Amino acid sequence: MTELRKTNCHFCGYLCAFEAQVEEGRVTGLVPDPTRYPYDPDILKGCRRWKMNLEVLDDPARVNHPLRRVGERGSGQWERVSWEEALDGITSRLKGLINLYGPETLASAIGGPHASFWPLHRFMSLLGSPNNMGIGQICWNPRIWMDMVTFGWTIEPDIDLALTGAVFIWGTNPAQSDNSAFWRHLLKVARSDIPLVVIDPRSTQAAAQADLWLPLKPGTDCALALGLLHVIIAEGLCDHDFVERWCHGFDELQSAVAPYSPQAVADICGIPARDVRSAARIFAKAKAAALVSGRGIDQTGANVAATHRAIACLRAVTGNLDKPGACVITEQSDFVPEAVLELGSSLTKDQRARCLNTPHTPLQCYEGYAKVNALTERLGRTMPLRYLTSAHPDLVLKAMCEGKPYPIRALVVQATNPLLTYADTKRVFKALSSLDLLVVLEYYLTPTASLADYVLPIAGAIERPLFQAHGGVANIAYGGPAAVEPYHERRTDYDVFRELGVRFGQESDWPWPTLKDAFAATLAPAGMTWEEYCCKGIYYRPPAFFKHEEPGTEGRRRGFATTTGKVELASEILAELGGQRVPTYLPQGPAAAPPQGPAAAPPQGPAAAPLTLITGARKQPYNASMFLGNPRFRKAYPKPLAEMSEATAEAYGLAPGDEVEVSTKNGTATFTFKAAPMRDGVVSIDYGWWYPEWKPGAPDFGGIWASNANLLTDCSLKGGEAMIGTWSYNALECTVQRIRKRGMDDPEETCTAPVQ
Ligand SMILES: Nc1nc2c(c(=O)[nH]1)N[C@H]1C(S)=C(S)[C@@H](COP(=O)(O)OP(=O)(O)OC[C@H]3O[C@@H](n4cnc5c(=O)[nH]c(N)nc54)[C@H](O)[C@@H]3O)O[C@H]1N2
Ligand SMILES: Nc1nc2c(c(=O)[nH]1)N[C@H]1C(S)=C(S)[C@@H](COP(=O)(O)OP(=O)(O)OC[C@H]3O[C@@H](n4cnc5c(=O)[nH]c(N)nc54)[C@H](O)[C@@H]3O)O[C@H]1N2
Ligand code: SF4
Ligand SMILES: [Mo]
Repeated sequence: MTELRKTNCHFCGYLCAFEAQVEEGRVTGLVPDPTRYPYDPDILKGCRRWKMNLEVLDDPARVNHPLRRVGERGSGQWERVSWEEALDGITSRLKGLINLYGPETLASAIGGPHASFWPLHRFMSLLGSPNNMGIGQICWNPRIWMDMVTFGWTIEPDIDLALTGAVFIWGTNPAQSDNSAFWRHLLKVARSDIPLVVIDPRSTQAAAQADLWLPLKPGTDCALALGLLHVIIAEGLCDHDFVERWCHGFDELQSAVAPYSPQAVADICGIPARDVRSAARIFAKAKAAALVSGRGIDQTGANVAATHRAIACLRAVTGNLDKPGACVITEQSDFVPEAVLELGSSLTKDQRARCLNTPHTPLQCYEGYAKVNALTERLGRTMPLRYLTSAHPDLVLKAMCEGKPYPIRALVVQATNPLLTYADTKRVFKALSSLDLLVVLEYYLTPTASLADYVLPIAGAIERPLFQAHGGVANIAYGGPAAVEPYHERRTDYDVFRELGVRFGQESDWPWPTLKDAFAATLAPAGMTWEEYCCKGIYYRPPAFFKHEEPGTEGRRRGFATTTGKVELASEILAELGGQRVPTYLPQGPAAAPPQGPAAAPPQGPAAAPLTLITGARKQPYNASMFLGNPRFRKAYPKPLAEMSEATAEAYGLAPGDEVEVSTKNGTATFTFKAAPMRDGVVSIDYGWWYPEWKPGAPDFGGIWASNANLLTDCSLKGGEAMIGTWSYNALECTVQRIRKRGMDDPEETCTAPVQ
């Protein structure tokens, strides 16, 4: 008999609602569920991934049983063991290491928002290790931190066709990264008379729709943001009432932006001065201006904090804060917030101080967190803890390889593939290879998993419930139930950390036997049952606007959760932590002199004029290092690409389909060249590429030494951002050399990748 059961896809952040047809515990079909959030037929129509749900559930390449290494590390020789053997084995080896070196000898590694990470963090907190390594510093954290210090909490854009008067899309490409309601909404903006401004060195799909496209030199965004402020202040376009009543440090900001005249900014960013003026006027004169930023800013090293701060100031001086049509300051969740679930409070002061970020990144550490959180709590909001205090990979890798300042001898990896996605693959490889214990929780035998001592098989979409809580900074959660029990011997990530926790004497802190029970308990304070949530697919209470004007304590208005109670154009807390009060631009990256057009002689070899490298522009249907094993996807998009403008390619003597080596001071990787509309002198390479069809273990490790963008990057603290520790995946100096001309037999698809 076939039963219909509610469930969700989770191959992207939308978590589309489905009904699974289930026969004897196996899913035989899947249909969209219009009765539940999220359901959007247009999104489903445009999605190339959703059919993967059934394929992945039963994929022969999935890891289905716990595996223990038997040969040399990375040799690809495994034995199948029971869960008991795996968990007992991990526990006893970990106990041995903790006895020798203390609990901080275990680090954890996480990746993008694929799973709930709080169970891992809870286990680590209770164990006494502060060392959670992730992608925080380069994905999201910089914006969250800078909004926190400037406004006292984070914001979400509010693009409303009736209320919004201008939209800025800055270093983000939602057409590829956000498959998406948001992109569709943006297309509506583009068709309306609302001005759309796009700031991106590549002519993305959004740029193609824009009224004004600013193809600036990578890494110069901070100067542009300061230039916009310069024009707005010089031309008297501020919202004077908001500045007067609600902003702190206007005079200091005014002095700081004085040098950034449109001409000065034009020289730094390589765009016309008149465009700087136009963009500033469009933003300031709009009845409400919305701005969305992304990776183009988040992953650009030394300037990242200053750029976000300057953007925050831009919103504030134009009064575009907590205002309909501009953006809204989000609210603390009614359900149990992430910070509480993580149990970070159980780390002692000493354990916090030993985190491998202290004292190197004064904001992104427990002390920085405590200072800023003390402010946000004044207005009843607790910041998520573990990803805002994550350890710095430069320090964690050093502790693995050199044992300094103390040895990290064990690593647990959840939902990430660091050999492809963390900076400096060679170094990550060396560090992971040197460990005494590497445990990887995975769906597949990835290159990272192939180095492990234990690979634990994890239940994925359809096999586990979902409660997506937006990083713990908003009052929204969505998802739904599992349709079936996990196939084979797979378990949820939660089960693994609970089982380990129990073995380490944490039983009383894991009162929920299953992930579903944990989610139900999380939701309870919001007054919604798990069953009700599963029927609706969502818990959501929209935040109000203009909250600072509401009555606060002692007869005053509520204001902002900062030191001064105002929006801090000059940041008291950053100054207290040794950072900049007002944003300042630090020149970075190569001089980026573009080649002089088609007539120039093709530069030869590594001595060629340097180009500016950007990495990881998102491309459908892939997601970081995932889905490369899907035959349909690989047929449509068979090779990793390096893209350049036609003029740059011509100057370098390149033709579409040629194989090129891209080199930085860190290493070399190989790509197929494709011409694309973008700024001259810039090279954009795909990231996350490996070859699941190759042997996952030694010597090729699934191809990590071939076309892996992170052979070219590094995460050293030196040269990174000073307060958070952000390193650079963009604005790197590189050279490009052809190693093979496109052959007659090379498939046509090689040079016809999907549109950007
Ligand atoms: N298909 C797909 N979707 C994804 C992902 C994926 O891997 N694949 N990953 C998910 C994740 S983890 C994230 S964090 C989001 C990221 O989502 P987005 O931030 O939208 O990422 P991208 O689409 O790469 O857009 C970043 C843009 O920044 C531009 N850029 C590069 N350097 C600079 C610079 O110096 N200045 C400016 N102004 N722009 C620059 C690039 O050309 C690119 O167009 O996407 C998510 N969605
Ligand atoms: N050069 C360069 N490097 C980058 C970026 C860039 O733009 N350029 N972007 C950075 C950004 S923003 C991000 S977020 C990271 C992304 O980095 P990662 O998150 O490491 O990338 P993914 O390839 O998505 O890896 C996810 C892995 O987890 C597994 N997985 C998926 N879901 C689950 C789950 O629920 N549980 C478990 N246990 N496993 C699961 C998948 O099989 C996959 O192998 O990459 C970063 N690295
Ligand atoms: S991958 Fe497609 S089906 Fe799955 S959640 Fe995203 S949009 Fe929906
Ligand atoms: Mo990310």
